[in-house]
Amino acid sequence: MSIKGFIFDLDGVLTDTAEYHYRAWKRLADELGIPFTREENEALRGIPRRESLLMLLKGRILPEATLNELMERKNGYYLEYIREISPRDVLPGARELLSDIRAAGLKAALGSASKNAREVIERLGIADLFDAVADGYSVTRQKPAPDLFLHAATLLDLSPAECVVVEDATAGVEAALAGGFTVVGIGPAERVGKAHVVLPTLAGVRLDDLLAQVAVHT
Ligand code: B16
Ligand code: MG
Repeated sequence: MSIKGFIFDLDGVLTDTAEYHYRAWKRLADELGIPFTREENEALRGIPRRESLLMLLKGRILPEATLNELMERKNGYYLEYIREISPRDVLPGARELLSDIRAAGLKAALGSASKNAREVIERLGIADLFDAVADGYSVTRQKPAPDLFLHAATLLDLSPAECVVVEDATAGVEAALAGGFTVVGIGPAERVGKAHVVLPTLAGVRLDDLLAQVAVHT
């Protein structure tokens, strides 16, 4: 079956919001007197807000209302930091690939666990290059469950076999494989080695080359 669409993860694929998430979680952790390092933040890639908080709390049990307050506080810090995001923050190669997809008449969707995904793509100036957005509000079961990508494919009116998912997180690659998608992993093999095609970044990646590489697996 031929490829008719692409589904892109956001953080780590199209831009690097990990630094802003880190600063926001770090500020919260400092206020709570909990140690939190950049290395620990790496483990939160692609992980939804609530699970991220539970990981940061390292087994501390808190009432539900407090958990909600802490998530809101962290998100407030995050929203403050992402005001800095501009079109300069699109990762190398991403805008070109999205433009190639549009020019070729293929479809593109966003498949991000973030509830702030729409705001981020607006600030990056790439929102117009997407036909659909699946984000942190779209489904209940998060990655590594395939639900978010399946939802994105439905929005594009395509089957998983017709879509390529581009992901940088282990949980995201697993989610896409579970959904029956062809998967392009961005980053080191230790993290995304299970993907059909593994690339260090999207820099210099053109649509024709990418389609030729994924064709071997479809
Ligand atoms: P929010 P992605 C993920 O985005 C981030 O990688 C992860 O660190 C974050 O906790 C999650 O979104 C939820 O984000 O707090 O903004 O709803 O990689 O799926 O694009
Ligand atoms: Mg990601």
